[in-house]
Amino acid sequence: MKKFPVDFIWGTATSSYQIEGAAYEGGKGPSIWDAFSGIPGKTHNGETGEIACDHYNKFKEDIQLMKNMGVKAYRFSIAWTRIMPTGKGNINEEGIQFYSDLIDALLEADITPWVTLYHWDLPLALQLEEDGWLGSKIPDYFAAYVDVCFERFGDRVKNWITLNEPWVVAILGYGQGVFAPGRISTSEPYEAAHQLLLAHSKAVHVYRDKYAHQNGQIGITNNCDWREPLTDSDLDKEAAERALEFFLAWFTDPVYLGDYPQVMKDRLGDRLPTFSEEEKKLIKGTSDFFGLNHYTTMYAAHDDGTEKERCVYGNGGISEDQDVDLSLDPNWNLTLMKWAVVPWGCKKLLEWISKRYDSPKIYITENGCAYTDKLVDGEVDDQYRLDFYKGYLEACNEAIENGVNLKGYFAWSFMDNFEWASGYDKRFGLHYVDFKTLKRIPKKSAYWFRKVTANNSVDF
Ligand code: PNW
Repeated sequence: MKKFPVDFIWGTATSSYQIEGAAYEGGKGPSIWDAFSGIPGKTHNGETGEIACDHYNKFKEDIQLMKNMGVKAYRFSIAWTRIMPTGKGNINEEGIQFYSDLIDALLEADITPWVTLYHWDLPLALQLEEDGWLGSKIPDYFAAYVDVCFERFGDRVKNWITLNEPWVVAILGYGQGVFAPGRISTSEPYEAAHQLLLAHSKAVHVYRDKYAHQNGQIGITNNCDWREPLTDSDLDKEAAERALEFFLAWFTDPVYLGDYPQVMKDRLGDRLPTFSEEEKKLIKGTSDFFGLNHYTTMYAAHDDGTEKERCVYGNGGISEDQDVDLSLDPNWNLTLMKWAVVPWGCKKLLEWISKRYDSPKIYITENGCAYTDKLVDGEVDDQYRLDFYKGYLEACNEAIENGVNLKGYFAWSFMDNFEWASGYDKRFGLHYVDFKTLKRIPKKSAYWFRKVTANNSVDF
């Protein structure tokens, strides 16, 4: 029997801009995603999160659906622009009230809130006035914003995540320009990442210095794919290791070990900002748990420099800096995002993290898959998603048996939502959303998930 530990946390996840809608209501200020998605050509069919799932008005119904699914925890994010419409200064009490009501309703339903403080929807004012994450004052503004969140919600919220996937912000937002704020550069990603790390560490220190009495835990969530060496050669093994360090250790080495990986320093030279000794001390140890979002796997080989087409989206960084050639096994099944379904990659990644960072407590804060789900006779038969979850959860279970300290798992996502630049046809949800009527329908995978949480096992 593949049983999970008794205290294992089963949850589901979402983010503010992807589900809330009410983008211009409740005193909310505009974010960079409101602006970016409003520019023709930036998102699939010009879609935006203006209405999204209208969770802002339907949150009580959504909590009932979560309860039906038996989840113990719900990870959502707070929109900075609902708390502070211009990112600094004035507090919007209507925004505070919305999250306060949401938190109360979750607790009432016996669901533990896990709150992400930043899931990419930076206040537009901070982009315009401070140059977004390139601005040197942003970490302080972030610290002031999270202080308000701890003060107002910390009596009830005990699990905090500072940033969601700084890699995506840096690489897709400042490198490839496919996400807000849409910048294209080979140096800005490293600068933005540096500011993100400083913001994270300041936020954690605010929590530890001022709110220790709230007795909560705080950490950061990073995303990483697995990189499997294409061959047994030393060069390919080194390439796979290098790819993982440029993807994940870029953010997690400073937090766990106090500085960037040596291979990044060697290869990037002046383009990699440096931490002062004081900053290194400030950053080291700023995560009570290791938050991991994991979706897929690719093969990595040493790039010998011959001209070839480079894989761009999801390549793990700026490939010229890494000399890593990525590829897929033609036998792997692909999801609608063209991400390969490779459960053993998840297990290997968990073991890699455990080894490098001395067995930290890990939570998978996102894992899931997108398909073109169809509603037939009022039902969604997403057996492919059920198979995906079963495979990845079996891999998690094996990792735990091998000593990985995995404490919880959040399925991405609770319901279909605005999948950023890909818009609404990439459906990641356990619940189907009809974006015309905004009706929610549990998919087959949601009913299956209910059995998983009830039995603490995936053996069916
Ligand atoms: C994550 N990549 O995004 C986000 O946290 C979610 O908001 C999002 O809906 C989900 O995964 C599915 O995409 C990612 O290119 C976006 O490697 C891109 C990548 C990884 C994660």
